[in-house]
Parts: sequence; structure tokens; C-alpha cells
Amino acid sequence: MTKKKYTITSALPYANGPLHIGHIAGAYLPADIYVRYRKSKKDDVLFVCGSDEHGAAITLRAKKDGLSPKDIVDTYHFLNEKSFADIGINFDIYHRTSDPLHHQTAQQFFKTLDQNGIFKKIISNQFYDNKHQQFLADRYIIGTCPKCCYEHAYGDQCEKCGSALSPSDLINPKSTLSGDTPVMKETMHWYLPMQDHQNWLKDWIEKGVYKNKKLHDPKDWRHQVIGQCKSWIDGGLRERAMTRDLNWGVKVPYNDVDGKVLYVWLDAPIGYISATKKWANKNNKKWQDYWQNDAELIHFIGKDNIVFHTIIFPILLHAHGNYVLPKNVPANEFLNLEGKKLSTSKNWAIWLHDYLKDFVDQQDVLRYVLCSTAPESKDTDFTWADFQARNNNELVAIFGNFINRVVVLTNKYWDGYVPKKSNLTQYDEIVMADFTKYAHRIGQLIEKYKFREALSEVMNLARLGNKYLADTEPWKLKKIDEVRTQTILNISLQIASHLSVLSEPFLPFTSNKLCNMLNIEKGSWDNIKELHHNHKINSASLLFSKIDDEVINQQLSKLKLQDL
Ligand code: B3M
Ligand code: ZN
Repeated sequence: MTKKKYTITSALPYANGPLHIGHIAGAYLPADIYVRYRKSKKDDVLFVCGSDEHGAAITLRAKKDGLSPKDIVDTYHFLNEKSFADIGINFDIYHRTSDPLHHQTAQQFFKTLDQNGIFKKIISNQFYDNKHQQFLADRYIIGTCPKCCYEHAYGDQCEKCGSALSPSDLINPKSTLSGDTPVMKETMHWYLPMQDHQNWLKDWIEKGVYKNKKLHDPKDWRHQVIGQCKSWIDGGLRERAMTRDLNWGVKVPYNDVDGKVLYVWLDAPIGYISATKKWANKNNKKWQDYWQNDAELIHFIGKDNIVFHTIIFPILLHAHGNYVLPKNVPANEFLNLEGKKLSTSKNWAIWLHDYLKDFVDQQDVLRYVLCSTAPESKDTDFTWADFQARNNNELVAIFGNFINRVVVLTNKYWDGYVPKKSNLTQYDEIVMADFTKYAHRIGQLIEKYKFREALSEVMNLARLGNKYLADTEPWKLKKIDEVRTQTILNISLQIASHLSVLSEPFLPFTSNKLCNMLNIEKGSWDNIKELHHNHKINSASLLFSKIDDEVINQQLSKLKLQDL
């Protein structure tokens, strides 16, 4: 029997700027935790991501900086790839949508859909800038919002009142390229009539049933994800253009079509497939194994990407044929920063590469805080005070303290040799029965995408260790009852060994350090190493250190400067 395959994707970030903590908390850290867990379970799992290098997000940024789109994507692709690696988010491949293999894959996908008769070609009037001889993407048109009268609303959305708009709704529209009033001009595009897919989509999302097969239990999908899907479907799906008049992107693959590219939300999700191909070519695998049959496809995203991953991309996969549909789309809500919405354009953010510079060798602190406060079911807030408190009161005081005591005592009393376990008391038996249950419990929570709860169980395991030491006080017993002391330390060392495996998805750097201290190779989820009598561990080194007020105040002042 071939092993079940898991294909895990994280949203492809636009290569138009650096990553901030909101991105990490939303779509990347949860995926990385899930993947590390699956790998520890020895599952066959592939983790793909890459840069989204097309669309108005890129061309607008290029224009703002006076650079070419190519300059922009080259800069941020490499910066972001490095930041991900530095924070321990371990993609199997970090691809890019400018890669020729991606262009080819997306064009072929489009052609197949077109041959299957999926699209409708529709001629419509769209805004055109005569001076620049160019059709205008929604974001390139600003004007007055018809709902709240804000004068700088974009063609797709008013940032003041939040209304979704289309460019023709704007009062007094202007082109951001020339500042002129754009004219209407006819243009033809390929449209996806989403309404034709309404029925099967409804069954698939709301009941988990597709082609008479039960594919998932809707109860396993997050409440807000199902909610958004329902409101889209119940509101009535419409046709949506799948091509654009632009010169930056994947070209529509026909000879007689000039100046048209695929809609970025058609091209980008196909990026998951082309990334898989690239990885498979390099690693001598078959990419199809990860997208067909019983492969399990899971998309990790932020809530602003839900409709694209639960409705539009599934329609495309279904219409193309020969692909699985996503098993789950565990979208997160948003993370705020000090009570305000994170915003790249307003520079209200903690940039990942800045954090990594300011907090050398403290990747796991950020991972810990972002997972503990992850916006899994509602928006949450990151504050520097909370960051400090969680580090000092939880990582240092609970996890670090337990490991430090165990390793120091073993070195002090027995030169680092694991002592023998004998004459177990009833309390020892209870503690042992208890700590061996954590692997299953934490694994179940991760499989249900409850990462916050799973991480708090990891901390409970460390708490259990601390309590055991506090209750038995081996440092007081050493002179009176050597044998008892040995047993207590032996059991505590086994708890430490469990922590080295069960903390790994969340705190991979810490887990490595812990394995070094315990002088063991990393165990796997279902096969946690027992530290045998007379195995020699290494000396203690600190896993975490206290963060002082001064450090936090510096970060707060930095934010104040950004907020001008
Ligand atoms: N680049 C949008 C975003 O970063 C987009 C995700 C693509 S996932 C296929 O919000
Ligand atoms: Zn408005």
C-alpha cells in the first residue's frame, strides 16, 4: 500500500513588501506546526509556498518606488524566503510565480479549462487611460465613495467605510496613472460563471459531500470559514473575469491575444501546483501523487483569502478534473498590533526581519507568543507587554526552569549519567501514566487545527514536571535516600525527553537545544526516546532568558516613531 500523501500550502505572499508578524500568525506558523507534527508522525507530507509575483499589488508598488515590477519581486522574494527560513518555517519548496514552469503550468491549466468549455467570453466596457493607453485595474482608479463620500476610495473598495465597490460605482473617477478622467472602452475577457457551480459547491462545503462521497465533516471546518462560504453562496454567485488587460503576469496563451494576462487569483493558486512540480522534478517524485486520488490538500490562509480557496480555486480544480478538493481550509482571523489593525501602507507592523535582527536566537519566543495568541476564532492583539510576560512567566519560569533543574541536578549528583529507576511509589506511577498521555492529546488537537490549545498542553507537560519536582524535592532527599532521588530524576528526565519531541512543532530551535542537552537524536511522535540508565547527558545551558523592561521599551519607542 502506498502511503497517504499530505499537501500543505500556505498562501503565497505578494512579493511587494516584507513580511510582518500578522502574516506569520495567520498563514505560516500554523502550517509549519502542522507540517512538523506530520513529519514527526513519519507521514508523507509536502509543504509548499512561494512568492506571488503578479497582479496590481506588484505593479503599484513598482510604480510607487519608481522601479520595474521585476526589481520589486526580486528584492522581496529573496528577503521573504530568508526571513521564513530564519524563523524556522521550513517549506519543502519556496517557489515563485515568475518561474517559467509556473507560467507554463498556469497557461496549460487555462487552456484545458477553456477547451472544457468552462469560460464565457464577454465583451464589456471598462475604464481606460488614454494617455497611458492602458486599461485600468480596479486599484488604479480612485474616486469618491458613493456610500460615505470619502474622496480617495479605490475601484474595488473604500478603505474608509469598508464597502466593496466596482470602479463604475465611483463618483468622479480618476486614473492614478495620469490623474485624468478615464474613458470607457470595450474589451473582451474570459469569465468564470460561478453560478453554474453553486449546487455541487453547496453540498461539498455544507455537507462535505462531493460526487456521492463524503470528503470531510463540515464540523471540522472553522466556523468563520463555513460562515463566509455560506454568505457568498446564499448571496448568489456570479461570473467573474479570469483575465485582465495588463502587461505584467501570465500571458493568455493564444497567438491572437495581446496585452491580456490571467487574473492573479487564477494564476496564484495554480502556483501551489507548479511549486509541487518543481519540487517533484528535483526530488524524483511524481507531482500528481500530491494532487490526486486520496491526497489530502490543506490550505492555510488568512481570512481575506477565504473565498478564493473555498470557492474559486475549488471550482477551477473541479472544472479541470483530475484534482482533489481541499480537505480543509483552516483560515485564521487577523492579528492586531497594540490595539490597531496591522497595516503595511501605514507602516504599523513589526517586520519579521527586524524582529530577527533585534532578538537574535529568540525565534521561538516569537513563535510561542504568536501561537499562544493565534487568531484562530477571532481577531487577537499582539502587545509587547504580553510578549514580555509570556516569555518571562511561561517560557523562562515554567519550561526553561523545569529543564534547567533536571539537567543541573543530574550533572551535579551523577556527573550527567542517567540514574536508575526503582521501587516506584504510587505517585511515580500516576505521574508516569499522566505524562505518557500527552503525545496523543497534543496530536489530536493539532489534527483539529487547535494549535493554541495544543501548545498550552505542551506547557502543561512542563508544569507537570515542575510540580513533580516541587512535590518530591529530590534536592532535599539526596543525602537521606539516594535511591529515591535517582528514581525521581530518572522520571523527570523522561518528561524532558517527551518535551523535546512534543514541543518541536512549536519551538523547533528549543527542541534542538534540548536534544543536545539530553545528548539524544530527536525522537519521533510515536517513538519518544527513553533515556536509559547510564546514558550520559550534557551540561545545562539556558533555553530561554528573561527579557527586561528596557528591551520592551525600545520596541515601543520604535513603534511610536512608525506611528507618525
Ligand atoms: N498573494 C494574497 C495575499 O497575500 C495572495 C495570496 C495568494 S494565495 C494563492 O493576501
Ligand atoms: Zn466609503
